[in-house]
Amino acid sequence: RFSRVESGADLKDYFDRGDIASRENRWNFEVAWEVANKVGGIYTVIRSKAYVSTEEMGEQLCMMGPYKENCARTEMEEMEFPRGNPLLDAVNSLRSRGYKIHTGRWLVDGNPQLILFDIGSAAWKLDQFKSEMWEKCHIGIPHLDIETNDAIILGFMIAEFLEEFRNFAVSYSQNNGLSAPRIVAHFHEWQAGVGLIVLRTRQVEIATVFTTHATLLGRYLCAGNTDFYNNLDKFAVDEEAGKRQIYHRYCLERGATHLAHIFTTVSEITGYEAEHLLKRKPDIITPNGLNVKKFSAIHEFQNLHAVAKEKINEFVRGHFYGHMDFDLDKTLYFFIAGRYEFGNKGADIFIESLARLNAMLKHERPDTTVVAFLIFPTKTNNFNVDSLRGHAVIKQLRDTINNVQQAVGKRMFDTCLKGHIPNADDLLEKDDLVKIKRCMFAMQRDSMPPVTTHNVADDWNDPVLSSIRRCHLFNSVHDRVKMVFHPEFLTSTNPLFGIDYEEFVRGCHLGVFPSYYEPWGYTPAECTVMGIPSVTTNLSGFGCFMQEHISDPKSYGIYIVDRRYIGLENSVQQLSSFMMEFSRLNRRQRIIQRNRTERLSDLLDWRTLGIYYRQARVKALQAVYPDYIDETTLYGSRNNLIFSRPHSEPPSPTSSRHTTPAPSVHGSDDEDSVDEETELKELGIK
Ligand code: U2F
Ligand code: UDP
Ligand code: G6P
Repeated sequence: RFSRVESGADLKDYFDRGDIASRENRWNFEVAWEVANKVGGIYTVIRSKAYVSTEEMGEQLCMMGPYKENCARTEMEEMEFPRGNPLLDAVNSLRSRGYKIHTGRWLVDGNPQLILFDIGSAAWKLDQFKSEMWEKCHIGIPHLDIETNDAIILGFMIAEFLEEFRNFAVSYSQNNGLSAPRIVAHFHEWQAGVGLIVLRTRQVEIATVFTTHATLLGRYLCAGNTDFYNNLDKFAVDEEAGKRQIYHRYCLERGATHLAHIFTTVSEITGYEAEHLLKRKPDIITPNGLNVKKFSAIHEFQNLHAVAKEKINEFVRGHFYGHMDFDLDKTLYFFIAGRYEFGNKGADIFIESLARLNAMLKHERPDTTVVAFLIFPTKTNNFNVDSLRGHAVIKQLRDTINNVQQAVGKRMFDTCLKGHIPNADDLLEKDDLVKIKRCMFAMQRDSMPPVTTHNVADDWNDPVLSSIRRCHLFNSVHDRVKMVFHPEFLTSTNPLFGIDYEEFVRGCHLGVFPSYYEPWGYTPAECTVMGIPSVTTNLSGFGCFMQEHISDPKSYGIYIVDRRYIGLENSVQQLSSFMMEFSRLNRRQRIIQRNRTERLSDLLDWRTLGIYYRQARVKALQAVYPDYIDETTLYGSRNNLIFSRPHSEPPSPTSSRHTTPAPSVHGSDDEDSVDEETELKELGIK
């Protein structure tokens, strides 16, 4: 078995869905508020990781969280554990205390086992739980903080479950002549951290891991325009938490951090933050991965780009009706998307840099247009009428032209049948022209195309709209950068812009995520696995990770803006020059760059990154069961994955060699100017 592994067999061949774990009588519980409950980024972490986790742990793994009916109803297949399984005994024991518990499987890749706790069913014990928390830890939870009260209830339910499970597993093992069970429970974020605190203060013999995906104080401090990173070592943490009325939450977060056998963060940068704000350096960094699905043909994702781009083109035609004075074939789609934290996500410097890009393009490449999409959900009063009208008008034009086209075709056919060559002047009848003219008149508009698709509720104070106004990016005919603020997440059922977020990303050319506060940042990672280049920063977990593992990130379509060591003005300049550099690439160079970007997927795959989670579990197990030897270390470590400069030389119409796909010299889009051999090699054909 081991020799197979050493010779580089796949993880799947090695683990055989929980085979080793079951032989070792080793169990793993993963606990988070967002298990089968979509709230934010942690949901993506747990869900995308489920496949590799079950590959390793099989039925020895269980994910646990709150029962949230809305999500669970569509994502969970309810079923009971089989008899003779300590999981079932523990569940039944808790049910006999009056707790409602749902068990089954999560309907995602890997199908992990789920245990979801109905918080309401244990609410009557809240006071008892809170007084235990006070007696043991001196953490007092205010009556009105419902979110924390819920976290307390869930934490105690989970700790009681694990305590019971351990007891049953021990006797089950004794009765069946198995070695003693080794249990590790992995808790994510402060809400789940309560369970960890209870386990440890009740001294239950279970190994614990705690992972933070951000720190409470970090998020609050950054949102308040603080010079965060230069003052990290100076904040009076208790006072700052107190001022923001989150002292009790902070105590829970800090308590879980210190009580955990192993503490991890999702990136180095969050580790640094935790060291100062939570006062513990992480033992291991556990970077976030994705469940990468590779296409068998390399061209597949390129084709998807072209198809998705056509859908975006269609939207743009409607949005900019009457002002379609730019060539869609020479238009680039840039976008930013995520939670609406204006400064943290770097929307401020994005808009500022777009204004500069606008000036540069006008001067240097007046035939190129950039449409910048900003996708941030905020409060709106429905779509704006002008946007809806545009799409209706374009649809009418398309329908009319289609009808005329059919009529013209029929006339041509009839003329030919009669043995005559059709005369161009006879083909269009007056009536056709009237219909076309009517559509054309409907397309006239006095106003410029709107900068937003919806009526934003607090239009005047909205940070994106205010910045757009300040930078005068009003979508005028002369602007080379056009703005579209879409204040809602994208869905295929949206009547205005019916496209899924994933498809939208595929159709774009560049994702721009110049974040200031970003523990990891899934958005650029998602771009990467879809082969779409992106901009990130050296203050984002993802950006730092890529910098560490790729010797020349830019040549792979990962542009990293420095927001750490240079001033704001310089960061803005750097971002605008990156965007300008990208705008100079011709089509072939963009295709080649997308191929390179996509090649990085392996680096972000949980099959690669899952190893850090395994390491965290092993270390925690060894802290509680010192005799534990990890068989999987024989599998070898993949920590040192480094991407060197791309093999093939970058394509260039000149003999000059740049480190990034070279810009075309005079803005030429001449596709034939690219070295054919390099191109074929890049496309995987040679
Ligand atoms: C950290 O992210 P968080 O989970 O703390 O961020 P949240 O504010 O909780 O959630 C953002 C998510 O919410 C979703 C959206 C995001 O995944 O898909 N969402 C939505 O679906 N609909 C809405 O109307 C609004 C939001 C951290 F900050 C990140 O850097 C890390 O990448 C992440 C994972 O480690 O943890
Ligand atoms: N996202 C989405 N729909 C959209 C825009 C974004 O589902 O229209 C998702 C995107 O796929 C990503 C998440 O939002 O998974 C943002 O996560 P990220 O880690 O970048 O930041 P977070 O919001 O978690 O801090
Ligand atoms: C993909 C398709 C090509 C298309 C290109 C457009 O690569 O396979 O057929 O020409 O996309 O690329 P662009 O960067 O101009 O959107």
